[in-house]
Amino acid sequence: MLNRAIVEGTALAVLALAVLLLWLRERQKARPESDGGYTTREEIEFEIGRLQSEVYRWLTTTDHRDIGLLYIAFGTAAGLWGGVDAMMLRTELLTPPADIWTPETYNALFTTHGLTMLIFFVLPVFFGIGNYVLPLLIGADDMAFPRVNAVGFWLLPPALLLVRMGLLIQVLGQVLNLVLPADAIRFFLTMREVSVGWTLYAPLSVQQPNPQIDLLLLGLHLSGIATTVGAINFITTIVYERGEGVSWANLDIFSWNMLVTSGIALFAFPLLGSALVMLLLDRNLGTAFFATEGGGAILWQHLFWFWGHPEVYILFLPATGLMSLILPKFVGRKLFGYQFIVYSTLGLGVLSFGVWAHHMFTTSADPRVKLSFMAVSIAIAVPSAIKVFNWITTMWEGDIRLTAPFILCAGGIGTFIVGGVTGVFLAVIPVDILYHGTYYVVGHFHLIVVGIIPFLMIAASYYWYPLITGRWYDTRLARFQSLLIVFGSFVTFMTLLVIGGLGLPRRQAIYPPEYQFAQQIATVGGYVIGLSALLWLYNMLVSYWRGTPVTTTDPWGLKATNQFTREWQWFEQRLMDKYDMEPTEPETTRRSYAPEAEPTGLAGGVGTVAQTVSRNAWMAAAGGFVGTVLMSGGLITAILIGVLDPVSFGEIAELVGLPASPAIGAVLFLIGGTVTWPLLFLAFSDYLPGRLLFETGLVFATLISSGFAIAFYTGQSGLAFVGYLTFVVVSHWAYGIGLTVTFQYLKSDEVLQTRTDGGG
Ligand code: HEM
Ligand SMILES: [Cu+2]
Repeated sequence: MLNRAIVEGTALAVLALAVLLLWLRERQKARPESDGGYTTREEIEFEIGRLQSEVYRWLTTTDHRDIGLLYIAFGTAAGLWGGVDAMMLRTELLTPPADIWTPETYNALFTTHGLTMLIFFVLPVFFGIGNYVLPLLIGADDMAFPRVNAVGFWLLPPALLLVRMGLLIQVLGQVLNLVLPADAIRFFLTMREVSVGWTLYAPLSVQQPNPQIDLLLLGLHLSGIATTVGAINFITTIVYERGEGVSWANLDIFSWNMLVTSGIALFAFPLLGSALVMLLLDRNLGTAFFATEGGGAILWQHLFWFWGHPEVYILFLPATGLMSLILPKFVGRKLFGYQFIVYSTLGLGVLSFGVWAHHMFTTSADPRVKLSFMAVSIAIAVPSAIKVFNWITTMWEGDIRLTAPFILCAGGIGTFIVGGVTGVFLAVIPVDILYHGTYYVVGHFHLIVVGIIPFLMIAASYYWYPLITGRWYDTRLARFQSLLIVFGSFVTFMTLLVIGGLGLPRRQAIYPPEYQFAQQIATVGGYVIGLSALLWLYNMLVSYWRGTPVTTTDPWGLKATNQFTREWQWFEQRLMDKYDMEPTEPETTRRSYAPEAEPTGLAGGVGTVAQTVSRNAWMAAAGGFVGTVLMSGGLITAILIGVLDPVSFGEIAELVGLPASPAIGAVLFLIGGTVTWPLLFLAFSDYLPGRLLFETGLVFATLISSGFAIAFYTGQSGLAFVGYLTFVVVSHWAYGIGLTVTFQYLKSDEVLQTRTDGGG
């Protein structure tokens, strides 16, 4: 049995030492400095004075970019620490018995792993990214309260220390024990990392004697203050510090997400704080909030999850914001459905407070109450799905550039779909009762917390690397690393879904031998993730010294697709001021969308859409009519030769509640053909593949023909079925041709106009 504290302490020390050595070595043999100058050997020589001033600068800085980097560095370090926990968890699970670490150690590992990752990794990194780029994105000079910003950050290191002091004190105790008698250092020997689970459920968390629990509660409380302070700063900055020309309607999507995230934090964290204080009082001063005579253990669960579920969205929304920001840059298209993404984000922010009891389906709460939580939990899938559809539509017909950020975005969409859909199942009470305590849950949420969150953090680190350092990262290594982490995540967490589906309970160091093979697959996948994290770290550090310097003001070629956003404009300005660089101009610029399709205000979009619709309505009707007439030719032939049954028109009429007469059905069909489909086509034609209206029409017709084929199917089989399908598709093509050729004719000059000019 290995000694966990020493192993983990050593692993961390080796990691830190490796980073330090790498940094020093690369610094020694540095080529040009990242700002273009050269470091001479004299300058590199150890200079105590310079070191002092550097330390002083980083400790006292209030600049949003510096603080952003501090947050990112802190969050990354915490993430690596939590990652070491994860690797140790997976190592234990290589074998069925608890023979590598003790079960007690295993319990401590999943507790500290969860807490460190959720509280000290994700949020700080996102606050860091927010600090660095958000003011640039909205054209602000700095955050609204720069000094509060610094305070917010500096509360975090002591908070992390308090939460994870158990390990450090234990290591220290074991070292001291070599020279001192155990009696003299009892304190050091009684402290242990907390092992009650990251949800700190009462009564265990009240009754466990380990004094480290009290320190942990204080640390969490401190981190809550830090988060609240940061959230207030983000909200104030976004509301009051927006630059000229940045309105709510054209606020970038990442800032929207940070705004909503901060709003959630503002309501959620104070509640966590109160609950933590109550737990501290119960533990130390004999109050009875969570004792059976008092509120009971269920009270803790209510309070905890009222924070805990919104926290999930605090973690996840910034990642979706980054996705919506970064993805379009690598597919050369503007984000599809900006407004819907904003609304879905706001919707998630509100709904996230109404679902907490879905974590409590296996408790004794009233089933009718649980039912309402089930309904809201399922409903929350809708805004999430809207985001996914919008991302996919954004990629549609894009000019995809297979860079590392794109691979991570695409991979993130994939893991999010699986993670999200498995979550919908968990929202259903009977399913949750089956899967609640199993690896299914672990698989589900890791597909999100590992899938989309770190993926997008890494994507952001690559995307903004040139902006932050003035250099390029190693793009080949980055592509390899991205593929590796996507692959590792799928292998690990899909396996967990499967073994959870088979019923293996989670949070157990010991498991039945028949699961060993699957557990080993998951562990190897976990190691692959760990390896790719190290490759990422290496790339980030080494490229700072050795990466190719950026020689253009538009490193990603964003101008060519009209996506040269504010932070890059700032970057361009800086290069021009500093090095007299000329702004890079693209050879060609991709045409952008018709400006009228873009929102003009938070609610104004509806008006614009109505305007567009009415302007296009007559054209749609004409095109639809021509198309429907052409189509009817095909359908009538199909009826005459007996492969399409006219009765099926009657069923359509029945479907909308009218008598089942084929004639009524045919009229409905005509209305649909002349009104509904042409309007839909107009609305979506920009997003359908094919550059010409004509091709687009064929694609559209083919898509809707599948719906028709299902709706009008009357049991044909064999040759009749083939004939049925052929006629359906061919008559839809006739429809598509009629529709689009008419459009082409009616707006031949208008088309050119709206499609070539157009806003940014
Ligand atoms: C390298 C990637 C990771 C691996 C291999 C990993 C592995 C694990 C394992 C084996 C468990 C214990 C499950 C059990 O005992 O049933 C666990 C739990 C957990 N993980 Fe991870 N994890 C990883 C990354 C993350 C990240 C990035 C987060 C959060 C942002 C996270 C959050 C959690 C949470 C909240 C728990 C639940 C702890 C509990 O059961 O009390 N993990 N993870
Ligand atoms: Cu939840």
